Amino acid sequence: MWPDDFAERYRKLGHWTGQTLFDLLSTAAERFGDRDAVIDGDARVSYRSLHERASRLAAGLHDFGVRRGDRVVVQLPNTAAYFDVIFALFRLGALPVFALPAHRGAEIGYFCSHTDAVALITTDVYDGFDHRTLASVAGAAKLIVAGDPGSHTALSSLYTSSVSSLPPGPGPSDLAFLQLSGGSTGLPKLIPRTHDDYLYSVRASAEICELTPDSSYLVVLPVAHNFPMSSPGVLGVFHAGGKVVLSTTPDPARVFPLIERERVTIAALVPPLALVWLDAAANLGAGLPSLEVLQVGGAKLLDSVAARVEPVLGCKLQQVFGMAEGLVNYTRLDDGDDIVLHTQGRPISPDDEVLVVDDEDVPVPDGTVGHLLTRGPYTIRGYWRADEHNRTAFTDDGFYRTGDLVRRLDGGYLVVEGRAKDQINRGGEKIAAEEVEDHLLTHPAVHDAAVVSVPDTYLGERSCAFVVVKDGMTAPRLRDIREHLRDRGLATFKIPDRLRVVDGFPVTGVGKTSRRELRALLRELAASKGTA
Ligand code: J2J
Repeated sequence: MWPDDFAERYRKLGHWTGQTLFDLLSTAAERFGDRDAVIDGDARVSYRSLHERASRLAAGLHDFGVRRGDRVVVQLPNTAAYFDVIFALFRLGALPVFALPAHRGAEIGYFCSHTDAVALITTDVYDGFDHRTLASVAGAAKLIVAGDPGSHTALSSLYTSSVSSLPPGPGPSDLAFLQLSGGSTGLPKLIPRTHDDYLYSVRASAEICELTPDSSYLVVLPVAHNFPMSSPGVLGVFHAGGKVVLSTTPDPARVFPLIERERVTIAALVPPLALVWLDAAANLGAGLPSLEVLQVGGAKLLDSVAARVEPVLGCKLQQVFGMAEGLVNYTRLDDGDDIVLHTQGRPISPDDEVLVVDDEDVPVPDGTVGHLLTRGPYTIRGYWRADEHNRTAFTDDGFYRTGDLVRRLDGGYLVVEGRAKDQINRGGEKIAAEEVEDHLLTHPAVHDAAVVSVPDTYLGERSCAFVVVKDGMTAPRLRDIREHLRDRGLATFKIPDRLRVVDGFPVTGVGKTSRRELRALLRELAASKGTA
């Protein structure tokens, strides 16, 4: 949490306004009543209706036993029910823990136990996976299912017929939810965001992205991810009174007609999807006439791809460099090509403090690559219940060590140059090396393991597992390793794309496995064989 003097300053500056995320919806329902808030297939939900549904669900969840301060793991695909659920929880002051649809037993089980969740709200079958089977890892958390509930509680049964009296909701400085960190350690870290701090980033983002009631925002990324949630995301759209158009697929064959039908004006993508859209539009020989802004973020966008956006799609490009821990940078809509094509933007707020430092935490001159540290009105001061990790992830004076290597240019624009954290950024999906290594070590033939990134033309990076085999054991094949990790319930995107069996690992000066040297080894192998 922020020290009192900082909190007071952020209030005085008008950044923290004393509203909650449920207030955002209440205000929008008053102002925009019957206008469309959410489009999900053929279903259209108005602001008034969304407010009413969320209120009835809040009452039902309260009757079910969910209380202010309780944690509820939410794992839902891009469907309208997601909004009923999160606003109901915001109304109660219960904290959603935002899981992704791709998470499996290993992650969901951990989220439930680590947060002592009272409930897990998930779907029935999605993308070929029966989410009701997660009941076996949910521990004390009761399963609530959007769709066919099987032997569990149906979400649809929890909407009361009228809104009974509900207890008072949370305060603006209370925690609103727990978001997931991309992470670099063995167990995922949870990010505690307050109503006040998050709403500031949402309102300011809506303004930067020039959202209006005529904005039509397409969600193809998982809606619970921080980018489509708040940069400016669905919450920014609700603040502005626009409409949110949901899609469960990013496939151009399905999405381009949807963009046309709903006159979509703004969409958010990760770089690999931007590439897919560009190729599809180029093949069709047609842009997307209603689209005004394409936001791309989550991983580094190649300059060559950035340069194709406006000519091929006929819209502006906006680069977004953000993190669920807080700090978000945008190129502005009136920036010139030199900025938009070659930088990852500048911070939202004049009160975002950005430091670019060397390995000894000494600031480097502008234009020089260094570690990005940041502190500000919407950047957390610590992970949730992770005191030990917080001692290294934050400086003594509260700056978050992002693990990103950047160069700062005139005007505060940042260029992302690399990463100092043990993470793989697989097309925007973050993989913590140590988390996967810990799972690899449970394989009977694996003595030691290290996971690193390998360059990939489509995803930017893929993951490669180096393993040392136990004496006398047969070396596992990639297929065995993948099956082992899948059986352990690890999300598919974290399962290594490649495997290298080695005799031992290069070590750093302090005796730690040198992932940097392993990456160099892969580059050498790729150069000598023409492939990694
Ligand atoms: C290079 N690396 C980037 C970019 C994020 C908006 C947009 C993205 C996220 C996000 C987000 C990058 N170029 N344009 O939360 O609100 C890498 C950095 C960063 C990490 C954060 C938002 N945009 N990254 O991606 O919490 O390494 O948030 O520290 O998932 O993604 O990941 P995450």
